[in-house]
Amino acid sequence: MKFIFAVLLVSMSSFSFAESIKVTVNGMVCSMCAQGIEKKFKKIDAVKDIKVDLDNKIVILETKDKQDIEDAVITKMITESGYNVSSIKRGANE
Ligand SMILES: [Cu+2]
Repeated sequence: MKFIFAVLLVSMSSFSFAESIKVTVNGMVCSMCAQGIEKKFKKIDAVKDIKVDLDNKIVILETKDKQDIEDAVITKMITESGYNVSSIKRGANE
């Protein structure tokens, strides 16, 4: 019984490797901006999902298990698209 519990704990903890990255972006004003950014990031292998919150000017990137995107890469991609990154916040997915 103890053994089963330990196995459960280990398998559960492995889920938390996926990460949620909140990027605050200046300059996004309409859905075309959002679509452009979505397209660009979906090409990255480590990206599992992307959501753009236009009202709050936030791009939420979800990475695949055990994969990460460096801040520098995110900043470069946003800047290349013609926008500015004002902050990048990271947190594990629940
Ligand atoms: Cu736009």
